[in-house]
Amino acid sequence: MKNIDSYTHLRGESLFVDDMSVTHDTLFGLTFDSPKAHGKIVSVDYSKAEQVSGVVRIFTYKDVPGVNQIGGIIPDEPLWAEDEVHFWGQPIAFIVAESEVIAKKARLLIEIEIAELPVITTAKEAKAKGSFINAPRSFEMGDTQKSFANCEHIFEGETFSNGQEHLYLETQGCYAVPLENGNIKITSSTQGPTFVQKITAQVLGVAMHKIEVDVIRLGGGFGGKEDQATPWAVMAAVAVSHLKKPVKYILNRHDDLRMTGKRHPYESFYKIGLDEDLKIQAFEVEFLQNSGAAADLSPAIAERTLFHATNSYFIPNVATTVISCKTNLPPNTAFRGFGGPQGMFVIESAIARVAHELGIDKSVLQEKNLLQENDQFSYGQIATQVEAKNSWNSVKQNFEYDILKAKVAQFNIENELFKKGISLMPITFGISFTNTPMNHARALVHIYQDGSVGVSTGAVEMGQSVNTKMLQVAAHTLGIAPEKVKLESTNTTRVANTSPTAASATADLNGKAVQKACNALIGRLTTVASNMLNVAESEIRFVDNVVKVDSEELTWEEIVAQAMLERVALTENAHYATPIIHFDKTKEKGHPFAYHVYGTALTEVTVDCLRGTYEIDAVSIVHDFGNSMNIGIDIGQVEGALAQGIGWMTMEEIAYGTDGRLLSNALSTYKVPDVFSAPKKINVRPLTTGGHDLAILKSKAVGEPPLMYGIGAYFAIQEAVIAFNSNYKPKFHSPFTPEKVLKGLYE
Ligand code: MTE
Ligand code: LUZ
Ligand code: MOS
Repeated sequence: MKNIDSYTHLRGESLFVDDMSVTHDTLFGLTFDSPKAHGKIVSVDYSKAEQVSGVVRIFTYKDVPGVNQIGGIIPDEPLWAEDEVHFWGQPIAFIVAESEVIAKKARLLIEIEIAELPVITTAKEAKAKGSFINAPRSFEMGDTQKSFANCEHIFEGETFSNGQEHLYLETQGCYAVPLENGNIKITSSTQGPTFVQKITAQVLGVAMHKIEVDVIRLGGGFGGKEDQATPWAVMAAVAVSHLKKPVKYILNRHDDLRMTGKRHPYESFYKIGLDEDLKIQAFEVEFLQNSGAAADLSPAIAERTLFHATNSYFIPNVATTVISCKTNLPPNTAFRGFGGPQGMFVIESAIARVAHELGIDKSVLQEKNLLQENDQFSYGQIATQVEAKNSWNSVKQNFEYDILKAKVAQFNIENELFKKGISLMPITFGISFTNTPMNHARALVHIYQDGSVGVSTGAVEMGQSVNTKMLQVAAHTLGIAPEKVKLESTNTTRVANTSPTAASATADLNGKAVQKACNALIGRLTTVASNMLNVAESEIRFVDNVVKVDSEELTWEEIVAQAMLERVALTENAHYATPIIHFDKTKEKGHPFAYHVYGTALTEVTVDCLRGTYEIDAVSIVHDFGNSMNIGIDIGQVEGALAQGIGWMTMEEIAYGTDGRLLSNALSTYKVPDVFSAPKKINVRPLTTGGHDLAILKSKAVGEPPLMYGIGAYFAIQEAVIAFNSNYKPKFHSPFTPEKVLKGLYE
């Protein structure tokens, strides 16, 4: 089935916040943000800005009716700075004017004096100065100390992975409208409508029921709108509460790049030990997470780094620690993979280092240590339905790894100025919010009296096609044609207390709720139909818009019409909470994930050894979709995530000055993958598996896991560099930009 948005997307008719019709009295917002990364605010003079004709009012923390606080996990982030600023781009005031142009003009006239304080931009510096977000977290299994004493090979090293800009096509934004009695309706481009509602209520000092949040769809979120869509909506709502007029605020690209957080850069220190059979026996890591100036989602992201620190390998003795380091950067936030990729880059780097030192193929080490059935993760969960070896073997067979390897070796003998490299990248990713209480969802399903169906869930459509999947679940469970089902916007008055659309778990959680609601409706309609046909309920099946028993047939519409006459409820609200999962943070042990997703990628690159540039020739993937309910959508997710992962590992280079200013502050200085840098060939093959009962219709979550296939590109490029320059000492400092490649080639 096609993505239900494809037609309107293609024609440019799909609605986003900025496309909404606004009323004639709508005002426009703009943020005045800090021009320094750290300091005391000595004075701010708004007088010239206020005099600009068309400026209605400038709001600051003094105008907050409730509390000036937007922190989700830790209350450490003001909506607007009070007497200190902690990052370049931190919101200080909100200009509301008759147009955006007027607001921009006024912004230039605000005069601010800041007494600068020392600026920290790296996690290492923060650690040295004792600047932390919260206490460190550690996962332990076995005894690494003891194990190292018996290891044949031990290596220690350091890795760095940089941040990443989300670059959703649609920038952050919202439209807030006053209703009667001080109620406010906010249309927001957010992954977390309930979070926007809750924080708006808190900042305004009103009850949550006074705030309605509606989400049509997002032009991409990628985690960047899980937490960080909130401040803009809250600012607009504060303005609405004072002015009683609608306020629209869409960030322009430069403001969005400067003011919002990104993927967390990590500096990590590892120690790895192997026995004489090359089995990894012990692994220790200290992860330094560059969290930025406030917690945001950093503690949860740090936690997921620990969950994925051993990727899809079994290591009996593990000791990992993550430290969330407070720096003077915009608070870093969720980004596809949520700390998992940062963890997995370190173990892959450690394995590559060992392989290089011992002069053996990295893939030999990887293969020897792959996770097997009933192996234990460091957090206590036992791995079941493990597909690590299956996907690994399947890639090697289907894409003729051994032949390719020989071909690459031959190519490298025959060519002096071009070298090829290949790399295998296995992945595993745990599905569920690591914070167990967040794993729930609800769905509200109406069957209208003409037989058409409206479905509301807590899921936010952000390009991942979750609405198409929800529609499929409803149509499938009700036994009706997809055309009879409509997906409504995501709205806090129809589905309340939602978890954000995140953790790749949205289709599972909301889909199970839709399924439950539809099953309840079918139960009631079964009674109606059995009475109409005078047969037992067990004879009734809803298939293809009809119920057919022997030669008698009732249409869906006839049954619904009869149900109306019999006053049967045609609406159902269902709640789903993932069973089985649990986690004890005092012991750091439990069973946090409903299941794991597996897969393996084979990446092939060619490096131009004169220029340091490279091309990704092909990426061949065998991925565990379970029993995919929509293979077109799912392959699209793999391809998109792969491109994003390759971008993170190769060319996307976030740069801040030592003064904390974002240097890669435009698309001319921040390079993202385009069609020319995408792999020339992407082959995606589904692994044949039974799926998992906790996955919706046995179709496994797919949103984030494939991003980590992109890590393979780093190591494939490294292989090519080594083929050219045997003096090159492997470095684990991503992204592997052409500049770094060139240096490596001539080191
Ligand atoms: N795909 C598109 N097109 N746009 C997005 O913003 N976000 C990703 C992924 N795929 C995203 C996407 C992220 S970060 C997550 S967590 C999942 O989609 C969320 O959706 P799901 O839970 O329905 O998989
Ligand atoms: N968000 C979150 C996430 O709050 N908890 C998670 O475990 C998670 N995992 C992936 C992406 N977002
Ligand atoms: Mo995705 S990082 O869970 O929004």
